[in-house]
Amino acid sequence: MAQIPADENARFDAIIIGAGFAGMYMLHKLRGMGLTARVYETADNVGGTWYWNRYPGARCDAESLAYSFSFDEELEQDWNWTERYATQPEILKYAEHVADRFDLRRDIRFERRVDTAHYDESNNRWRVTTEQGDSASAQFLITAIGCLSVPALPDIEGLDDFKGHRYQASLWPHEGVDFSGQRVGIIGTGSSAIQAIPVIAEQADHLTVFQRTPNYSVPAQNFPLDQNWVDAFKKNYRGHRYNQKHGLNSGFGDLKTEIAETVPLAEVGDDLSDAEIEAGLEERWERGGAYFMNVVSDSMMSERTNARFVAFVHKKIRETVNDPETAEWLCPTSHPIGTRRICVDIGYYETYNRDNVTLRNLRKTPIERITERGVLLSDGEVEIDTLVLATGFDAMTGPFFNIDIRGKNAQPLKEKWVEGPRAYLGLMAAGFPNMFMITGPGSPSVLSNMLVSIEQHVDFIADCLTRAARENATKIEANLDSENWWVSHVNDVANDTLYPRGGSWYLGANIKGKPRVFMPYAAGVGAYREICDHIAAQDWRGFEFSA
Ligand code: N01
Repeated sequence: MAQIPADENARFDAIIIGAGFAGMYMLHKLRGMGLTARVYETADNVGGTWYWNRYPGARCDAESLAYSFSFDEELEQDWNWTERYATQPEILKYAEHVADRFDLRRDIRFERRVDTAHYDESNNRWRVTTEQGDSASAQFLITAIGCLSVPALPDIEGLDDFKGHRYQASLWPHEGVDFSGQRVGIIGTGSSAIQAIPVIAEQADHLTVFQRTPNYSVPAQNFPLDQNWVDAFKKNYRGHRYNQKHGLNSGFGDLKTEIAETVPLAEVGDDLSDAEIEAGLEERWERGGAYFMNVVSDSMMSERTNARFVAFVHKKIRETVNDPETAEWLCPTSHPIGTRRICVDIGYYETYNRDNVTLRNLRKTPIERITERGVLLSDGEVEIDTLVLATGFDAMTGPFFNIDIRGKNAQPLKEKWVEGPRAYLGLMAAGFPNMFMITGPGSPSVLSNMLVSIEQHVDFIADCLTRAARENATKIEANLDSENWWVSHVNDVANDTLYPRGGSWYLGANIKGKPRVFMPYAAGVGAYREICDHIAAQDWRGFEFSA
């Protein structure tokens, strides 16, 4: 492919950073409004998270008919998902289809990493440069950079000494990896590892899982989709979409049952007897998927209710895993269930019954260092040929800090956010006029079905730009008081839940030195949408428009 020359002093109405689902829909939307836009994307293709995360077993934990765009009814009807939970290759194909169908590629510059984005007060424009030499300006800057796009390497001595093959889940080689005949070690037991472990175990000679903190996982109960069921579902797609967007279920829907919203058994778990709650949990376990947590509405609020969920999952683990010591090690005890992203698996716990899989408990025998031959634990060395790191991300703020973003008075965003992210509605930071963040910190984002949240933000931004154009306003800025109100509201909501007790990446707890601030908005996509709609209806309260 011929190298496209770098942009030199190119001017656009908007520059969008990132060509994942957020960047693609934003571009499509802006074009529809008659605006010019340039998208810069680091990868050589669209897809964002689904471009990079190609590790074995990678799939979405939201159901395929819900994890898809709703903005175009023909697209919705034409595209056929094959499984309840789509695989990474299928989702990437879908992203490519969207790019081609809406002719998006002509405005996307691939293999361009944005390194600076500076607001110029003298002309009210953003100047953006890339590492590859582009320099362009736009009235609006829109970040579509994802929440989990900066991989975190573990802080383990000797990582580079290892002489075997080393792979990172979120930067997986495109040609795939053949584990046949290999002794494989994997560090990490988050969502990525829990999806990868059963698949690697099937291929490898031996797999050793190095686990520091066990996670709760529920079965996906995945299956191929039945065309008659899909046809019936698609007949009422609008109704299902409405429920995803407005319901309590974080936009995931509950597609298998055709009730697009999970109806809790009771408002409060305490109202249920042990037998009733057990029956509800059993039913959700069999149904599969992350809405397991929604059997009752207070699973993330009440310690007692949450503890009953924990006991249920512990029982399931002990029933599934044959070796009692391995089963105990797999039972999470350090955090309430759901306070770290619950994992959705295909045969995860069953994998530990295989003869070729060993679980090492790093709480008992910590990693001392990586050696040339493998992993040195406090009780000896585990020799391996291949090391897989599934050690997570510098979530939510990491992608912003990878770019030198400066607002008014050349203030770096990194400086404004030194004690944690601050943004009005998770969309716009005071002091950074005309810059919008799709699924930024302070919005439901990672606690929701991302496609639902992306569409809501893109539509909101588009409406805000329309409002500005109608009044001939060229500058939109979040009001500082409104931002402060929103940030404290986000904290208050989180503090009413058990989330802050998870010690998770939601809080920045997985990154040394990162401030502990609960970053996503925990009240759900329905409540958040209502607030946004209300603010827009009040002539965009908290947003200042000027010429
Ligand atoms: O990362 P994680 P992930 N020594 O941060 C361990 C989304 N996602 O990539 O907990 C030993 O969850 C760490 O241990 P500990 C989803 O939102 C979605 O798996 O720090 N271990 C932990 O076990 C998810 O939540 C899908 O003690 C070390 C693991 O590495 C998010 O991405 C699929 C270590 C990191 O787990 C992140 O998931 C996959 C060390 N030094 C991911 N450092 C879908 O299905 C870290 N660890 C859509």
